[in-house]
Amino acid sequence: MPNLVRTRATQPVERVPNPGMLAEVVAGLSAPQKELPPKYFYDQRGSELFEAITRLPEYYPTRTERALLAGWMPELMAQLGTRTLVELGAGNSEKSRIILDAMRATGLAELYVPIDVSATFLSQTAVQLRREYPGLTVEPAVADISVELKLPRLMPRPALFAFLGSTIGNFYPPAAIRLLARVRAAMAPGDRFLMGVDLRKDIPRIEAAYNDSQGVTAAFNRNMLLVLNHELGADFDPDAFEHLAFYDQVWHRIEMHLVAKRAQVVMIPGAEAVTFREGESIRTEISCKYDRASVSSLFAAAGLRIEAWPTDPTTPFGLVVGVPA
Ligand code: AVJ
Repeated sequence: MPNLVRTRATQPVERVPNPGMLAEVVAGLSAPQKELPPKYFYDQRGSELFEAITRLPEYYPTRTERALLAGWMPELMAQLGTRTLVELGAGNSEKSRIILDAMRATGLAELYVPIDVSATFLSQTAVQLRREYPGLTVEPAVADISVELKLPRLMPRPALFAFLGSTIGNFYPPAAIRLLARVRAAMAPGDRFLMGVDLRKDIPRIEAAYNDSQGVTAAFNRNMLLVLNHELGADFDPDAFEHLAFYDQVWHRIEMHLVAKRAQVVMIPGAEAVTFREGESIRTEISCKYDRASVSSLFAAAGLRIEAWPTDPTTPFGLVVGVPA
């Protein structure tokens, strides 16, 4: 009896080739300061770890932003008459619901366009939201917002473009400006841009948010190496790297690194061996912190201006409303 079935079942699972990721990773690990893009944190486990981070006592941004949205959205949506919500990097449908509820209260919630890199995540959210908001059209777009937005051709206006969670902080200023300019280009008269930004404040408080006592952030940081092992067949030993997060006072940003505990060599199929000296690090994330002046200059470079800053500057987190300049 030929055992075709058994033969097939015991063959190794073929990895989906990801040439774009390999090229990006090789380029990052070849730089004098090794660097990997933070978007590679978020596989299933990474997304779960981030969720856990948002619930940590030290991690103030998520709960502060949620409270600010709950306080401001009803009034803002009533003022703007928003009919379409476009959400960039729709990682947290809980916050989307606060905005959608405020839109529904005005009787105008017509279209929701969540944009995310994860197609599975998006279709799950879409099914749930269609059930919860009858009458709302949910049209998810699978896109890497650092490259493109992929918006539907027709959207009821006015639209609100929301970019929450201080995700903008992950981008170096030139890339942040390109991203904001892309949003600006998609805006029609009457549209608004709503952005959540983490604010500059006392450094120990910021540093504590990225060095939690339970080590969740450290696990989240190391998870990126597991993503590389899984996606690219690399052989990183996550235990051979230490979590490091510190505030850079010149650039006003948290930097997260993975520091090699000893000299080592890592193999990635299709690439040259990657060598580490003891103490050498990979920068895995920057998280920029802002004030009104720094947001204003990012906006200006992207053709936007601050229309309103509806939050008290003494809160640790800010919401800003932008319009075309
Ligand atoms: C999702 C980019 C807003 O920078 O605070 C949390 C990610 N990294 N803890 C942030 C993160 C470590 C987070 N953002």
